[in-house]
Amino acid sequence: MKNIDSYTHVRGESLFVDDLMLRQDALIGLCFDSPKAHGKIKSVDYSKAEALDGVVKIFTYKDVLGENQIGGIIPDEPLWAEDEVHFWGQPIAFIVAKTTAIAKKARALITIDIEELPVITTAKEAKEKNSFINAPRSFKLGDSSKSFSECEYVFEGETFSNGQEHLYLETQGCYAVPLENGNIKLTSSTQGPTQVQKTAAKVLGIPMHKIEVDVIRLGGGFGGKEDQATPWAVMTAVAVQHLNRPVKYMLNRHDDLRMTGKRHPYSSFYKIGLTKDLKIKAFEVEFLQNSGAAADLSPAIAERTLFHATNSYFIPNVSTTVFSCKTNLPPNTAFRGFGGPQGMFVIESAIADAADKIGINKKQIQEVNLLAENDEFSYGQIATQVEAKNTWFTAKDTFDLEQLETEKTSFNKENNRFKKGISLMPITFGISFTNTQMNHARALIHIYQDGSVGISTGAVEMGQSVNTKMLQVAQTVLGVSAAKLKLETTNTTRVANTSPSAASSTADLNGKAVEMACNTLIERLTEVAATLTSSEEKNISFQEDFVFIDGKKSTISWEDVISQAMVQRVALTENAHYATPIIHFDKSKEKGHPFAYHVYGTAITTTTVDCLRGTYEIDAVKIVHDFGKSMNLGIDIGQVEGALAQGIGWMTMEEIAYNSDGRLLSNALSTYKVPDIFSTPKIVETVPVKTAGNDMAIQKSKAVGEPPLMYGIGAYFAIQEAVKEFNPNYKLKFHSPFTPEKVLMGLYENQ
Ligand code: LUZ
Ligand code: MOS
Repeated sequence: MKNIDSYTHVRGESLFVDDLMLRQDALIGLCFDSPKAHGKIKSVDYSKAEALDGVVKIFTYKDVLGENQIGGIIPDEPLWAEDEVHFWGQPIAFIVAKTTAIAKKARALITIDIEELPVITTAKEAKEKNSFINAPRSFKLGDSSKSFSECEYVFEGETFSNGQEHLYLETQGCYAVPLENGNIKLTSSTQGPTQVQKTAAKVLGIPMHKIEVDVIRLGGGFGGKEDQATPWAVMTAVAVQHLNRPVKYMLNRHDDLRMTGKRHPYSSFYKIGLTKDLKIKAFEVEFLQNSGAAADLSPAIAERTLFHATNSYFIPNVSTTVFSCKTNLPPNTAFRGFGGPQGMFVIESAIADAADKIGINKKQIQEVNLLAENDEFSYGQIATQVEAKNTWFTAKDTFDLEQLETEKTSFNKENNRFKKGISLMPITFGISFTNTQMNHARALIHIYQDGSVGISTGAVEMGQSVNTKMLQVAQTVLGVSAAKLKLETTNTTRVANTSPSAASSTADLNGKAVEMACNTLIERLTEVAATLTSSEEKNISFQEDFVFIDGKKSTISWEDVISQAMVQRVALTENAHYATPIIHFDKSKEKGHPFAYHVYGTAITTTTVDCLRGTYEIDAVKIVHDFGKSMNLGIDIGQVEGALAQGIGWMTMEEIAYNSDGRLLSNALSTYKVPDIFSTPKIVETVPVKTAGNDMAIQKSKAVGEPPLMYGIGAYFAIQEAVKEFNPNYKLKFHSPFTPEKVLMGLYENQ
């Protein structure tokens, strides 16, 4: 089945927030944000802006009737700044005007006097100044400090991975409409409709039931709309509360780039110890997360960094610590992988460092340390149904690594200007929200009396095709054709108290709920069909829009059964609740079983570096991936390819830059380069590993959203190998992204 949105997408008919027809009395909102990264607000003069014809009202924290607070995990973030600003781009006021042009003009007329305070932009500096979001977290297994003395090799080093802009095609935005009795409907581009509803209710000082949040679909989220779609929606809600008129706010690209947080940059310090036979015996890391000016999701992201600090390897003695460092950047936030990629870059760097210093190929260390059945992760979970070695060796065989390496060697011998490099990148990614209580979802299914079906879940469609998967689940259980099934918008009045669509878990959690609801409906309809066909319930099944008896198609159709169910007054609506079983985690011990299962895979990346210009091409990425038993390979391979391109972008070219004043320099697409069709790999091959699948995954089809992003880390090390081939004096550095500029420097350093 193709993505069910394909038809309307291709015809440009799919609706997004910005496509909604506005009510005749609708107004437009626009943020006035801080022009300094840190300081005391001495005064703001709104008088000229307010006097402008067409400006209706300018809102500030003084207009908040509830709490001026939007922090999710920690209440440390005001909706609008009060007397201090903590990052460049922090919202201070909200202009509501008749048109965007008037609002922009008004914004330019606002003057502000800020007494500047010292600005921190890096995690290292924050740590030196004891500027933290919360207390550090540590995971421990075995005894690392003692084990180093028993190692043949011990190496220490430092790594840095930069942030990443989400660059969803659809920018942040919301359209808020007043209903009767002070009720408000928000059509928001959010991954977390409940988060928007809850926060709006809190800021407005009204009960949650007065706020309805509706999500049609998103033009991309990537984590950037897990928490950070909320402020804009709440601002429009505040305006509606005061004005009783609809208000729309879509951020333009510049405002979105400047005001929203990104993937967290990390500075990390590692120590790795290996035995003579290259077993990693001990590993220690200190992670410094650049959290930005408020907590947002940083504590949860820091936690996931620890969960993935050993990637696909078994290491018996581990000690990892993460500090969430408070800086004067926009609060950094969820981004596909959620701290996992940052953790995995460090262990891969440590292995590359060790291999280089021992004088062997990186893959020799990787291969002998791969995770095996019943190995223990540093957080206490025991690895089962492990595919780490399976994907690794299948990749080596399927893609004939030996041949690839022979070709590389002879190419590098024959060429001076161009050099090739190869890397292997295994991944292991835990599936579930690490916060156990978030792992639940609901589905509400209506079978209408004509036999057509409406499906509501908490899942937000953001291009990942979750709605197509929901439809497939319903189709399988109900035995009806796709044309009878409709996916409704995600709406808090139909499915309440949802977790955000995140953590790669949306299809699993909501799909299980759909499956449960449909199963209950089928139980009821089986009774009805039994009376209609005078046969026993156990012989009845629903397939191809008909009742089947003993596996044979009867003359009784799905519609016949539904009509009869109406006559018998049988309920044709069902709501189901799914909560992931088994999982638990004890934060006081930092041990437990937080993940329903893990996703595995291995990528082989080959690259060619132009040693005159420092540019490079990714020749091919060949992947063996653990899909479980994919329920839709077209969609799943699409996720692998998209995530891979995004991961390569993060590792090689996307360079976020702030100046020392905390101002974003890479504030446009002319200064922030994302992968285009020319910079994606020439060849991407994705082969599913043969596996029994896992019952905790929906229809045994494993979560696929985030794990493949980390294949992109392979590109860093493939490029690094090529640089070293050209310049044996090159000293390995672990400072991503590996931009052509850095490659060029590396090619000619120490010569
Ligand atoms: N969001 C979240 C996530 O709130 N918790 C998680 O564990 C998570 N993991 C990945 C992506 N988003
Ligand atoms: Mo996410 S990083 O799963 O919103």
